[in-house]
Amino acid sequence: MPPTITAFESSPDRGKGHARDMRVRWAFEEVGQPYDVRLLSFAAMKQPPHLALNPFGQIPTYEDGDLALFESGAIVLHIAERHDGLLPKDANARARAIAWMFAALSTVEPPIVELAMAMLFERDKSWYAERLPMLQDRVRARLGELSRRLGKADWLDGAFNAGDLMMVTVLRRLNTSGLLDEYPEIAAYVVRGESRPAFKRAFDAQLAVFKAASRP
Ligand SMILES: N[C@@H](CCC(=O)N[C@@H](CS)C(=O)NCC(=O)O)C(=O)O
Repeated sequence: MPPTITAFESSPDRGKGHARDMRVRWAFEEVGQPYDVRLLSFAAMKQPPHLALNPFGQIPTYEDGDLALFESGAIVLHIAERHDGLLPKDANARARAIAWMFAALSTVEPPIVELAMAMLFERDKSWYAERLPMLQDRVRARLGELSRRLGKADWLDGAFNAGDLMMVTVLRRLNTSGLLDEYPEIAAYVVRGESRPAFKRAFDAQLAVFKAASRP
């Protein structure tokens, strides 16, 4: 039996691939591991069977035999550790790749999610116009730092690895914000990630779920 992950039955991003099952799907595709997906409604995500897998009632989760995991970072790391292709063999390079995964999730993703949430849910607030530039500047600060480190390189540290996979999925949320245009190296980095055949297979799989859910 292949591992099973959970994903939205109908993703609020309308198939843009910003939901966090996308990074897990991409990791599976990079290493060539088939997987099953169990689709969940928002209501089902908050019910006891799913809460037993993820106490926060979120997707994605991962089940394989008697192992159940939540947190997309932990799931991608687990996949990367058990298959060739996403982590370097050299111990130090491997540790650095994992550090980039953490950087994506704990240093770069928070201001991006904060901005996305404000744009989605706070537009009608009196303080929105004042808060928006501050949130954008926090994202710009990270993009500037990342851009300086990436320079002209294709990937963050040597060959493509799980650190890049995670970073690209985090940065993609900015695709329609206009902010990536200010950092051409980062914009090209994201496109490079999105151009990988494994990314495309993962993207198409999650888009097919959204299209099926939207059919009358
Ligand atoms: N830190 C968690 C975040 C998971 C998360 O925020 N999942 C979103 C979808 S991308 C979700 O389930 N949202 C619905 C909710 O929180 O009710 C991870 O990386 O897995």
